Amino acid sequence: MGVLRNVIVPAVFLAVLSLQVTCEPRSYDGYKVIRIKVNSEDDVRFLRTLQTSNGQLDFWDFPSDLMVPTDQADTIESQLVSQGLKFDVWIHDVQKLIDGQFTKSPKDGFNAAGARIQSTDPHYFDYEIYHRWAEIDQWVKNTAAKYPTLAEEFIIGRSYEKRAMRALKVGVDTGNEKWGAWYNGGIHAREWVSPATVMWMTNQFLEDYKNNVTEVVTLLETFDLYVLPVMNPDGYEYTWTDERLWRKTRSINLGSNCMGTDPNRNFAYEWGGIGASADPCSIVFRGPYPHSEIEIKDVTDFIRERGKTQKFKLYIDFHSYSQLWLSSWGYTYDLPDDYETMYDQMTVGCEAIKSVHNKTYVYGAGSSVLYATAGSSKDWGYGVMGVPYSYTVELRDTGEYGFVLPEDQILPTCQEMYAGLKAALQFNIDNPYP
Ligand code: 0X9
Ligand code: ZN
Repeated sequence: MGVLRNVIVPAVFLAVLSLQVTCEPRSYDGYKVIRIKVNSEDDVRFLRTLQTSNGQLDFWDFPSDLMVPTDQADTIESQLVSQGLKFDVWIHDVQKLIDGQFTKSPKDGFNAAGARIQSTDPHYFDYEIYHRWAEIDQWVKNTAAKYPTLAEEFIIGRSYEKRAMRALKVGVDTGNEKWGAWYNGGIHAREWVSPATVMWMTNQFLEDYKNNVTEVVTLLETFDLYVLPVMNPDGYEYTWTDERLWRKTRSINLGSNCMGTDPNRNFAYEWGGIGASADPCSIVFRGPYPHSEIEIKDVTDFIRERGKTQKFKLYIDFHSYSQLWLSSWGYTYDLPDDYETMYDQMTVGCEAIKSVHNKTYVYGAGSSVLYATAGSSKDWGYGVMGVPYSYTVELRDTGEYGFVLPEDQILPTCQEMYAGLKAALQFNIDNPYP
């Protein structure tokens, strides 16, 4: 028996281990996204309660777009009907969308387990496809190496799972004092078009400068751009390996089986208020305390430190989806003191976006245009750092594909947003106050 146990136990152990290693990503087979017609404050309150009572409920866009798991469809839909809420099925099968997202990736770009094959050529980067975190990290290094006089790489810190938070400083050394502008992508893991857009735009600034595009020469002589493509690297990588629709960080929550914090509820400005949850299982979990997430702590420490010697004029946190350009406040329905100027800048930005592919981006204060969110990045930027123009931008689309935007929409998304970003920076030059 002893001999047998010596054989069986390791064999079982190895079998379990190999099961874990070859584990398939979560399937969203038959999952729907429904669009709810919300008519009153009462409806919103009802949906908020529904969300709080079922921590796992995944509102892709609160309160209208809700992902409904196959086995919960009957329960959820009857709850909505009993409140008198009407809804349409917007996406019929989320898994089908996921299977169809790689419209531009080479067909042979995946190994037998379905994982992406890493590109090994340091000089080549395909901006029109989605990339694994390691490829993006390599892109930061390669870009700094390719433009040594314009771009510098640096590490802001390490994520919870110890991935490097590698960023770029892009600008021309004029010998004069320069303004700072920060933009990042990928704070929410599943919003893949956001890191893609951040990389494309940054490369375009560098190329346009090299080609002497006057507008960009002025911008890079006035601003130092600080660029972090993926603010939540652990979550981002997890969306490739395990759950395509993961949103939060990957930190362990003491006393709970649910992992992760919503990094965009974890900032230390009005932390924990409206639109944030105290339930670790919720997708909008605020975290155990402000800046509990190492990624948020390190980035805010960096900006605060750099802000002592350089005035930051612009801060943009790129998300998807909904095509929105949102200013503070998020935590209250009151408008900030600088709202009029912010509004003018958002107008200029959204007009520039529209001029490229005729896409409409709606703009205004986050709490009224979208929903209230306490502890979000832009409120920290404006409220704590005093960056006069601090925004959340939600990239494409308006819900047809939602977070699972096909690769053939990466390029147009980047092109229009680049026009918007340049216009916003130029606005700062034209309106130096505050
Ligand atoms: O909820 C968020 O953090 C952002 N939306 S997302 O779908 N990308 O998760 C929006 C934050 C915008 N701010 C306000 N609504 N105030
Ligand atoms: Zn987001």
